[in-house]
Amino acid sequence: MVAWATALSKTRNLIKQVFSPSAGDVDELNVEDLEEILLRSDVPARLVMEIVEQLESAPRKLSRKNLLRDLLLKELGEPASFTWTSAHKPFVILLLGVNGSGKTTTAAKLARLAKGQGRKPMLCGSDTFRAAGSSQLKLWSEKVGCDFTGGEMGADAAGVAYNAIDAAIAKGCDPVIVDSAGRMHTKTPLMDELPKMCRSMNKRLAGAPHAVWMVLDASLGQNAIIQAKQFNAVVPITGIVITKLDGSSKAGFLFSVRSELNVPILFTGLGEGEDDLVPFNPEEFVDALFGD
Ligand SMILES: Nc1nc2c(ncn2[C@@H]2O[C@H](COP(=O)(O)OP(=O)(O)OP(=O)(O)O)[C@@H](O)[C@H]2O)c(=O)[nH]1
Ligand SMILES: [Mg+2]
Repeated sequence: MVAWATALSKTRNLIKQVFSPSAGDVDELNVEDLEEILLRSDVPARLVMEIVEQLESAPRKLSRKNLLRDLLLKELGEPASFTWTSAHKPFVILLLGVNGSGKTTTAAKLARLAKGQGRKPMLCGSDTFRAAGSSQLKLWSEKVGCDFTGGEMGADAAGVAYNAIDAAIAKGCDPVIVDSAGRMHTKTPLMDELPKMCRSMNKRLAGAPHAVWMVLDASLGQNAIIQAKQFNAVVPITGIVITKLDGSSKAGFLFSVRSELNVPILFTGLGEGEDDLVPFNPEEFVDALFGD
């Protein structure tokens, strides 16, 4: 598994440049440089302004690095931990997002996590848009060693999701992790398929999907927030998974999630392997930005 520190090395190396080894003295911190780096990392402009103001007005004896750390942590809010619940049998999670954001890989990683917790996950390949959409997840299910329900290309995605819940109930699987086709947030007919999928799942199991998680590619920076808002208007999102944090130099947009979307960041992808999904930890995230 890739550690946070390695994963965030791109942004960290930038931030390091502005803090001298004896970080803490205002004279040794070039606030203008810091401002530029934070903005370049897609930290929201409003927060950058607030940070600059606070750093410039704080008493000299205070460590600038600690102050910055505190301000960033405050912006992320309380960590939202996710635990697999037995309140629903099965617990159904719908994953959605734009093309290539990492949905299929995340579905597999989540199944792996659930299995590690002694559960019997069912992966559902509802991506019937592409020829390889469903079969890609089937391969993952074999690797993870879990049940799978899929559909042929062109099949009704809502029907596939319905069948997966049906099969999960019959086989005693829990959770059901539903992968969906990638879609651009601006394409209306494709977006309309999402509420249809939800209605279909709810028909088979009242209350399903119990969780709707948007998968956001960290390398997109602030654009990911725009996408999430549009998806949220179509199907209310209950959680966020950030993928590809390992390669991103725009991780600063994570500081926009709470204020702009008011949805918790639950997991982050720190690599391509099946074990590279970890619960989002605000402290580890912020420390990885400043670590030595
Ligand atoms: N480095 C890195 N790569 C990732 C991560 N998550 C996914 N990927 C890679 O991103 C690429 C796309 O991943 P998929 O899971 O196929 O994305 P998708 O959202 O299902 O794509 P579509 O179904 O085409 O919309 C693959 O090459 C993955 O290996 C991550 O956390 N880190
Ligand atoms: Mg996919």
